[in-house]
Amino acid sequence: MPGLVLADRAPAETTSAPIPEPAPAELVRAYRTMVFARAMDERCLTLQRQGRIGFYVPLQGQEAAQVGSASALRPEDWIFPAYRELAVALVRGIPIQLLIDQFFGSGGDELKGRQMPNHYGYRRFNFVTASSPVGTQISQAVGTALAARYRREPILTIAYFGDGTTSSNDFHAGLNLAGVFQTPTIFFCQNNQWAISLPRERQTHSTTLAVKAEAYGLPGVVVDGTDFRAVYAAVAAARQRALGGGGPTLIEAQVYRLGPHSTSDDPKRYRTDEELNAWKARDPLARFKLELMDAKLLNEDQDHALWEAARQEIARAVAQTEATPPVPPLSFFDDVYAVVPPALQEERRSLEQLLAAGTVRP
Ligand SMILES: Cc1ncc(C[n+]2csc(CCOP(=O)(O)OP(=O)(O)O)c2C)c(N)n1
Ligand SMILES: [Mg+2]
Repeated sequence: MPGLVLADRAPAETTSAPIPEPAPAELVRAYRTMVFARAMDERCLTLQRQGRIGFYVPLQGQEAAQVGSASALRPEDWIFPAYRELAVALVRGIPIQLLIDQFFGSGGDELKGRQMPNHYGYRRFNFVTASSPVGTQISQAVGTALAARYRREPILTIAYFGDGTTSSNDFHAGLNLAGVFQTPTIFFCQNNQWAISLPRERQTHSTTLAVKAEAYGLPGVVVDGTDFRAVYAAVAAARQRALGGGGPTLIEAQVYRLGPHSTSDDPKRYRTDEELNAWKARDPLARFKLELMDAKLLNEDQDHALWEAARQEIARAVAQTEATPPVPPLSFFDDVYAVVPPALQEERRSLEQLLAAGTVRP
């Protein structure tokens, strides 16, 4: 089928230009984003425990992997997240007010309360709605990259997913398609060692997750996901390679999920304190802070000020969300039909009457 021949670019080539180290100001900005993500994570877990939000998926331990990878992208690249990518969203510039409005499903939620909490996405940020069925975002990212090649747009797509997701159908279908068509795609696997309560060792017999790339003819790279600089360099190299026509890359960032899978499970029931403490000693924030202090880019007072500023901004955003009226119930009927069918118009009128009578409250 001639229409499917896409090899108008040079065949696979390896990285050429060296990847420049991020400038000092970028390093400090990246650390600030990591602090923000951690502070927001802590706040959201508390909000859920207090019953003020329904559900949250934490990212603690994965900040360097997320900020390092997202910082190496350009705003026009399309992000296909899983459900744990808060720090990626922050790097992309999605305002925390918007995110908190989404978590609450308040009237400020641009998604009008129609997505599951924590499953946000914003077209204007090239940030696709979080995928709850694991892996579906992988083949979507490949399809979008294929479309970009047809249109000769100099962008790439990146799919974020976890170790467990490398066992999914979409992982295999997506990587295979990407290999065949050499799409400009980065497969960014955060191996946080657990798929809910299933440990990495029981997920797959592969020596690493990155090695799975070989079956599809792609390079697979293992990187220390607690090291901002290493992740940044790996993703920047993969980006350069993809845009040079060198095709996709699978990156396995080795990290640890320090918190629960979501607010719905208790990790104490399936993993040991020894394991947790060993990884806590490799906390990516602590590591990056020390690196910045060694380089004289940060001191204790500045660090303290960053945390204070983050906590205050988050508290302000939560207060604003809680002062906002909820999504108007009648908006349920909007945006689906160009011409609303009579039965639905009738339901709408009925709800309107119940609201006016106070029988139903928003
Ligand atoms: C297709 C599908 N199967 C099962 C689930 C239930 N589920 C939700 S998250 C998850 C674990 C995913 O683990 P991993 O890919 O390692 O990502 P992590 O949550 O650790 O970031 C599973 C099995 C799902 N959401 N979708
Ligand atoms: Mg996992």
